[in-house]
Amino acid sequence: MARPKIALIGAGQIGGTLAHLAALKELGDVILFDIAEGTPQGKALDIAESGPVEGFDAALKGTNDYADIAGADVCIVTAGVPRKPGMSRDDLLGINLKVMKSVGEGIRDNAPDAFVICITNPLDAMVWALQQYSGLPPEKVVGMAGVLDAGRFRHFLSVEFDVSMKDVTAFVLGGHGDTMVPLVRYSTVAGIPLPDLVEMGWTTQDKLDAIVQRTRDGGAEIVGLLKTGSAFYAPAASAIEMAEAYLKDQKRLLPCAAWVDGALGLNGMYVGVPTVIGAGGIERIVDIKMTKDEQAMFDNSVEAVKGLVEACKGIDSNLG
Ligand code: A3D
Repeated sequence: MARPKIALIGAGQIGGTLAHLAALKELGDVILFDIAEGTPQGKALDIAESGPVEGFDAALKGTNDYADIAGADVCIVTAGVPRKPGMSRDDLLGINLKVMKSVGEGIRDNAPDAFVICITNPLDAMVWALQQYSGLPPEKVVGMAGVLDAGRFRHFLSVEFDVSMKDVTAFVLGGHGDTMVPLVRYSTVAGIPLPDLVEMGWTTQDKLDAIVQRTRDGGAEIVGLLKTGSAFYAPAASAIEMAEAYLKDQKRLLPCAAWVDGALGLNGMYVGVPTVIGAGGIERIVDIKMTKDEQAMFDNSVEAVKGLVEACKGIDSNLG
């Protein structure tokens, strides 16, 4: 059987890291696409030359031609611009919406059967626009944010508790922005919910609240340190986890920006929710119960996402 084909649309910081991880994990052959001439070709060749040292079997090719993504099984989209210090994700909307149009059409014309993972910000609005422009089925177009946000939460919690990150699970809902909802009640250390750990004296409510806020600000913290762009190692690792779940039909329960129509009281929109990813793409939206306070935070986040989608429609009247 031929190896799966993984097309990476955008060969910048995240795109290059995605290519490296996909090759190291032997998920398939990699096509790196970018409008910048030389960048995808150079990165593909550089990573391919690490193959004999690392011992992986994967072919890598850089390109500026959408025809090369033909028949891709997975497309991961990072094309666009990242934020700089002082910018919010939402400041990127106008420029990245135009990029989603060309990328969506490129995928529609060349890789209509792919599972598409969007990373470009502002995430929830861009994945919606990408689905609209590509016309692919909504269950095959998804945004990466929840795995990253939950990863940040898990990292901070494991440091606070001094336990392995492997034993920390976390749940983050809502839009990928300041209104995201880290759900403390559903986050655990080996099954013990965080509120119980506060009662057991493992941490204090104040410390837990600070960790929740640091998670919400996790992207800005990295932007502030890097100064020239945004996070790329953890975002790439998170999207690769989603791609692997699809390619290997793992049925992983992962938080993603998915199309929700009916569950969680929502009628047709993209927002961060718990999903099951397998060979069918998004195979299930997990319709969890929320307390009144959690629901209020989620509703607030949903409204923020709706505002961004309206802003997209204001820019391109063909959308929606
Ligand atoms: P960067 O290193 O600038 O790479 C972006 C690449 O896109 C560049 O190589 C550009 O040449 C290329 N590009 C621009 N326009 C087009 C186009 N029309 N077609 C194809 N390629 C194009 O950015 P990055 O890799 O650091 O970040 C990429 C995106 O991911 C940004 O929008 C970030 O804001 C976003 N991001 C999202 C998360 C989430 O958790 C959702 C996290 C981190 C970054």
